[in-house]
Amino acid sequence: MNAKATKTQPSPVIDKAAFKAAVIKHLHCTLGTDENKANNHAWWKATCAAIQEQVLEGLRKTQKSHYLNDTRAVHYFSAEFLMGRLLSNNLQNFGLFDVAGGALKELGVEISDILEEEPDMALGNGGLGRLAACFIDSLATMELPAIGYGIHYEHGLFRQEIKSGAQIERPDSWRDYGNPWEICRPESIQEVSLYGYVETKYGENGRVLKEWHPGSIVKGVPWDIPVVGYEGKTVNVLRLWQSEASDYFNWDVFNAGGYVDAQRENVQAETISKVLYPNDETEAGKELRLIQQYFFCSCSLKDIIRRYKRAHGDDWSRFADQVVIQLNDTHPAISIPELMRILVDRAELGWDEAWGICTKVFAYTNHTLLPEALEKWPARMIEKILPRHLEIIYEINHRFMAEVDKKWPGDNAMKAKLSIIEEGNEKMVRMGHLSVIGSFAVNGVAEMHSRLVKSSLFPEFDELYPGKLTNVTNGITPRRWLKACNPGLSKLIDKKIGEDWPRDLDKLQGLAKFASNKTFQKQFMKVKLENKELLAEEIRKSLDIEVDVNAIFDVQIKRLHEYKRQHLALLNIMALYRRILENPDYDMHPRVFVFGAKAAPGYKLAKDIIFAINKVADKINNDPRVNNKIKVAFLPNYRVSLAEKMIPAADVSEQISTAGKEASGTGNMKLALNGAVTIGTLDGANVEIAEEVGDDNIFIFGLTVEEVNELKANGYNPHDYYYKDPEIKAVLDWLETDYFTPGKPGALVSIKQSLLDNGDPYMVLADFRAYSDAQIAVDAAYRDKERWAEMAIINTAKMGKFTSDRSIRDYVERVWKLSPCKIES
Ligand code: GP0
Repeated sequence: MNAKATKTQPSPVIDKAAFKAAVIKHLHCTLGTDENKANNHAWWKATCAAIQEQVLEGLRKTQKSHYLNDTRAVHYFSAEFLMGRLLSNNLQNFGLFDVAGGALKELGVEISDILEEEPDMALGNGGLGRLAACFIDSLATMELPAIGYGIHYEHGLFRQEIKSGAQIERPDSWRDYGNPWEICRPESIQEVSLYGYVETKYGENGRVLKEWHPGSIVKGVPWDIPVVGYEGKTVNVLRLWQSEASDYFNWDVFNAGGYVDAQRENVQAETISKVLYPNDETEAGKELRLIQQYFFCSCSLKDIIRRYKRAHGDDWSRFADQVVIQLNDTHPAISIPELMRILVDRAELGWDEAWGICTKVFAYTNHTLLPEALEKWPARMIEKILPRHLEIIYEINHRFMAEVDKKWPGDNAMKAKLSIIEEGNEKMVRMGHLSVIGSFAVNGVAEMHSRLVKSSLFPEFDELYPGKLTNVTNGITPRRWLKACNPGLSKLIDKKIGEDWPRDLDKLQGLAKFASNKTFQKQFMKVKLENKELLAEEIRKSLDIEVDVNAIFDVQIKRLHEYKRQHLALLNIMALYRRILENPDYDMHPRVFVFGAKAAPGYKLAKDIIFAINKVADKINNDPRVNNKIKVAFLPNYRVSLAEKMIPAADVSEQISTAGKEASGTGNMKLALNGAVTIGTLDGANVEIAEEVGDDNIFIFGLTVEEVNELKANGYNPHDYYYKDPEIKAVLDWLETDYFTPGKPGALVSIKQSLLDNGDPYMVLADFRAYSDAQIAVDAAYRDKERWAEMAIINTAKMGKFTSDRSIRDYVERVWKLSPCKIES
């Protein structure tokens, strides 16, 4: 029980006086201001600069150690990295958070205020991008040689405003006033070719040589963001590429007097990294998106090869020993033909040798089974932008088809099914197939998802390549998602079980034996209450809604998508409201439903659901008959830094996707880790969370995957539920009136239409009654204060499995085969 015995908190590298001096120095010498003039923004920048001194020292030592040891490294290719804010994280990881807080206090500044100055680095949409951020945190913490490669978007995910209930998108400008963390590396600029044509030549002994004459060249400028591991030993980098017009290319145009054309060329080149596509789990099919993907993959591969050649010259035989590349979904799949092109056309290796290298270098993570998210590119689009790559893809496919024929002789249906090329009106290139064929390992992101990848998405590939398809269950970094975001709970845990849980999350098990201890329950729930007070304040400031902190805080935070079923939660809220109107004594514990969600700008129904939540919220929050039993708060602009405030305050975690649709979920892990109890379906990682916490400490409801499939096969008809269940009927009909949108009947009708006329594709009505009953069970459980506290504690205690350190350990053992590298000072 004594914390001192196991103290492994990072020990501060500098003391308060030194930190204070560093902040003042940067205020004067970096920012050109002083203590009297500085506003919070300046204090924030000076504090960042002070800690960045330590960060860069760690970075230099890490790079030197990796170089001297000629380490094998993983290269995490991802179109998205949702980093959030870095100051608090970096301070925590160096063990300098309290030191900095104390130093700033002496300067008359509150650290909590200056942390709020930092814009989120929102270079991602949701789960997939945040997973990448958690993974690079774990890689650095575990002292593994790793580099993240992505795109330096000028505008990250849009800022969401809510006007009269509706979502409005505003540009995100995270670097408008400079980003204190990033370092530009002009010495590592790369050039990327686009468009043009392929010339076929014949070399010695009849060898066919292909030469790509590009129509356009753009420059990739790398910006490095240091990634600090816990305890600050390894500092890896996230290298993000920004596009610029190539000087070389513009020179001719400019000389020819085409100044205006030269400018136009500029704009086009710079467009590539201008903005993050805001679509989550839908493939965009846009030319610019493909160019973005190729741009960052090409820059990254050339960067890797430059580094490899520095150590190994032209000897390619060791390339696959030194380099492993993880493809985060198919977004970077164009890397496969790009590496083939470099090896075959430039290095002049034979095809088989090149393919042998490729298929030892790449591994691919699948994140979804949703058909609309599986990327396919029109062959003609690839041909236009990357003519040589299309040839290479055809060659890969040609050889692959021979393999298929060997396994299933003469089976043309099988060939059509597995081919990289989908024949049809328009020939399409299936990036998922290319990724499976070009990788040595393919993983899903939770047990159940990986099982479905094998059994329904890629069953034949599983037969053809036994053992290639595997599972790595997702995880989250406990440094950000408990230690930094929930200091109250962290300190309580430190006191109870010692301080080394942030790097060994299984240690949280030690809390389980206190789960029924009344004193500990009180302490645990006191922290929860304090966190709820902070969130209540946030809700008041942002929405002018008063909420009761003794109410159940019921939280649903994630992208807005039909399969995630925010509208199922909404229907239940409306049903509760109706029950209260019918019976003023309707017995329920007060509840605050808190939502956070962005909708893709082009996703009409998702935006309608946001509008409906806000309209229903308006009505309920202002109806005195509700007597404060229900409040609904939709917090605008959900993002990492807002999640950090919402998660510690949650009593209930909503994970209610249609079974089989949510690959894993990671918010489910963050909420449970912070002592929220899950209400959820048997989907994604919920299944594994239930296994860990036990059936008594989670509320599982609804159809299973098998039941969903069976119901679909037998012809699901939502009208059956509509006519059979009077509450469902009443609630859906209510949407058609102008009750929630006075003077505008029908403003919410699209939701009803999707659930009836459009066949309710995500089976909201089929699960409604089970969900509503499960919510009644949650209500009853909450009223038993001690029982609830016990459940909450067990949830925190049993989350050890879901640290991203465990995910990374799984990747290292099953896929990457990496060893840690000690950093010499
Ligand atoms: C999956 F396919 N995910 C995609 C995508 O385009 N974007 C995205 O964020 C998510 C899954 O939906 C997930 O289940 C999963 O946990 C996450 O990828 C990381 O694997 C919930 O966000």
